[in-house]
Amino acid sequence: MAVLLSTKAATMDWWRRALLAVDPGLTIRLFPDAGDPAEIEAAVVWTAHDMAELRRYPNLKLIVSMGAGVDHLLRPPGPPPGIPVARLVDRMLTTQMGEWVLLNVLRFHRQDLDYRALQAAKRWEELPAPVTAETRIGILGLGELGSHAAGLLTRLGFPVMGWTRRPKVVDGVQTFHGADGLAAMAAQSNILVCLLPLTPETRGIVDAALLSRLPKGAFLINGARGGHVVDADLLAALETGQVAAAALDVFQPEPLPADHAYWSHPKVVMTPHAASITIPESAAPQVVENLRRARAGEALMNLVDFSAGY
Ligand code: OXD
Repeated sequence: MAVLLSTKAATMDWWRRALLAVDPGLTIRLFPDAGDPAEIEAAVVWTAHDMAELRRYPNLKLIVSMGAGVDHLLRPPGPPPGIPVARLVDRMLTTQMGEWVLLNVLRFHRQDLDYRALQAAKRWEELPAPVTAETRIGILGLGELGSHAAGLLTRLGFPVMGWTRRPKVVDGVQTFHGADGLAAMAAQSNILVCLLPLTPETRGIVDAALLSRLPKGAFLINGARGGHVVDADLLAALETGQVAAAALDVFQPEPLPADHAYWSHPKVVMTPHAASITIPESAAPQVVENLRRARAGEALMNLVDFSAGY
């Protein structure tokens, strides 16, 4: 039996080596060279893989996302019916995202864009000192990534709030839920951070209505999915100064077309979906363990809840 890997060619080989380091007995196939479809028992895939293609494998027992997000697996036609889907819950992914959020919170809090502009103009000018305890951070999503980022920020002394669909308690974080909670948190968020899973409920959540609730001159940080943000609404809010600046790692579509306004926008800081990159050596043990469990008919780790969409 074999494991099918599907992502960019260079990364596939990296994954192959990492999985074999954990279990040298595995047979690995690199898409599109799947070999005999009847031999594929697990598919470890990233965003470009077509879910309809996975219906070709009659003995498939497990689908694994190569990242924390699974929206690419759930979009129509979705995974083959009855096949469990697992996502990665990986310390290195969580750490990297925490660092990226911290980088951008501090960039905005410490007026870095303004200081860069002053440097470019050769102007020696001191801006008013920012007050950490008065810079309120609202995090959309308090899963693995959101809770970790919240912990880092509270340790730095920022007042941190978090919003989730259902009520949730997180130490040191003022939590909100539901539509009213979203509006209430936004109204107090000097920096809004999006770390939500992308589901039909959260698509377009960062729209003109939400942005207009932020205090004037707030900042937006999106490390989740491009589909969370309505780009035209964000560009309009940047234009009026309602949003002072945005840090974006994710876009719709990706790669972002060269003529998109974000590329050269003075108030947009971009990274190419690189905030948190899966390191196969770190992720491989959980994939191999899940495959063992699937073969043994045991409960799987990090299973996707299809009804919740993540
Ligand atoms: C992920 C990602 O989902 O990198 O892990 O976007």
